[in-house]
Amino acid sequence: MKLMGCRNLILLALAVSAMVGLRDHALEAQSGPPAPTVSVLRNSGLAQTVWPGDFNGDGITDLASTAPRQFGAGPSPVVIALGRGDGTFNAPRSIGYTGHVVSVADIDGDGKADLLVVDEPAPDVELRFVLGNGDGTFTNIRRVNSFDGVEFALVSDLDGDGIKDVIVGAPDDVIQIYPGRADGTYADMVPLAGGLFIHGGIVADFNGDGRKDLAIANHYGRSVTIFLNQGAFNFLATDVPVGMQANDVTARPISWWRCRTAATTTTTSPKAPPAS
Ligand SMILES: [Ca+2]
Ligand SMILES: [Ca+2]
Ligand SMILES: [Ca+2]
Repeated sequence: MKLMGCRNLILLALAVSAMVGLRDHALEAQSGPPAPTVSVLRNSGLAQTVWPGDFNGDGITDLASTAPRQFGAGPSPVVIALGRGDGTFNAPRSIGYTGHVVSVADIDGDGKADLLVVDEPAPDVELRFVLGNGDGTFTNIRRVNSFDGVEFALVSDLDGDGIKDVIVGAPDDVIQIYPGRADGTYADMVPLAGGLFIHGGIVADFNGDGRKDLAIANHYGRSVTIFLNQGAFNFLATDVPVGMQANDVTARPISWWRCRTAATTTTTSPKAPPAS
């Protein structure tokens, strides 16, 4: 399907090019779009990573995050700030579960956004889906597993069976894949060896075969590992050095006429030691 889509896109692009001509393209490139206007709105009621999503089904983007932690208090609640549609949001309110959000996905396929939350019952943390009701409220949880910690978590259907799977970056530099089952449980974990200090990851199709691959940033490994999906949760790993500490990774199409997708990573140079 993907290759057929690319072919159609190429034919359409050739037809459009023939109609408008290259000269028009050159003029368009010279003028360029106007610079965007950016305004900054601060919301002190949201702590840690803020995840956008439409949690009450009104077509307006809402925000999911965690309330700021109070000194001496237990884990903070997950909060939702409903969007008003004018760039502002209602006051964040607790959804009745604690932890911090690491992903937004419709895990049960009911068309309502769910939250993937890391909770902190000692001594381990638990990764759970908190299922959305589609009206901004949440009830029921679906447990994935417990961990020493969670560096990142991704949700995607890696084997193409129509059921979303969960990919977890664990602190021991192992990428743990949990194949989803139709009954909402998970099959035995599939481990993938990451590089030194895995720090972020993304799912994308890097070789255009229609299968979803993984790219993982290795902070101290100074590399990005590409796991090409061979099907049935088998992956072919290639380590790509980036020369600096890799903090995170994202993916963008860079050559639409070949339907190619590239992984890009954010890096930092380690600080030089102080002069003696
Ligand atoms: Ca909304
Ligand atoms: Ca759902
Ligand atoms: Ca699946």
